[in-house]
Amino acid sequence: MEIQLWREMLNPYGLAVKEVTTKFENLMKEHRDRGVYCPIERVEGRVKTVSSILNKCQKKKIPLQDMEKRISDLAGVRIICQFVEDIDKVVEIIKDRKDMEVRQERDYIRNAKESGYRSYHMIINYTVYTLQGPKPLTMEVQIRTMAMNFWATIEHSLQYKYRKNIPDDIRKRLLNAADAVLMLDHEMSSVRSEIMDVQNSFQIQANIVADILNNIQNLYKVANKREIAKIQDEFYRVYSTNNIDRLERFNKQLDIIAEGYRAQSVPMGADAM
Ligand code: 0O2
Repeated sequence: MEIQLWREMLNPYGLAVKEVTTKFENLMKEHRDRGVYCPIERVEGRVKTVSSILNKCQKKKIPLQDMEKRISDLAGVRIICQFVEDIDKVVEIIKDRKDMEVRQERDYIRNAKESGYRSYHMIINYTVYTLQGPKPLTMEVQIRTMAMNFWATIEHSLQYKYRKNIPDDIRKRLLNAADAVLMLDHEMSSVRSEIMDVQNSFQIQANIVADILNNIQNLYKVANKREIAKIQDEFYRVYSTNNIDRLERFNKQLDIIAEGYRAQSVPMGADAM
């Protein structure tokens, strides 16, 4: 196949990776904005490289003209979670979506591969829109914890280095490391609720502080300097108490002050309109 044709063929897959990655990133942002825990820690995406496609076609005896039909991970998105429990939540989120149709699921978490590999795989149908119109395609979504991802990344590099023939002693070490990853995920799960509480309150505090700064910035336009200076001093004082409730109360007071200025600036007779 000509290089130009490869590019054309892979373009919609690149678009799919961008779109799906953006959708999950937006989901993360929505969670952050609301100050609620997000089961997704990070999203990555890639289009399979031409050499990796050629390798797979060779290995599985797939004629090049059939690759789009028979290789389901030309487009791939990887979702990294903090905790094993988050993986099931992400699976549910994907199943509930109307823009992604689940075609196949492989649970390499409950049924780890012989290599020690653990991850949850979903093949989804997804449609992108190009100049040529709608293009339905398949993509692979891999969902795993940060610890599973660490292991898989190292093992993948070793597979590449040894051209898939990893020496026995290294293979054994990798299996030991896979056991350690399993234990690490298990241990982390046991402190999950405490970690989540801390992260949530940290996010809530960050959102309130951002709101307060926004309010103070707006007051700069209408209030006098002495009042602004007093408000700022009060903000630093409340912030140093490290108390979210007090920060929230202070923010509400700022809302009332801002509302007062807004009322003053309404032109006479405006309420008659
Ligand atoms: P790359 O370089 O990541 O693209 P199938 O035809 O569906 O039965 P396939 O496509 O191998 O066979 O499906 P499977 O087993 O679900 O694996 C798909 C992808 O999962 C692989 O893509 C890897 O990314 C990852 N994976 C599967 N097994 C392992 C493993 O033992 N170690 C690591 N590190 N990753 C694994 P590719 O095409 O192999 O490679």
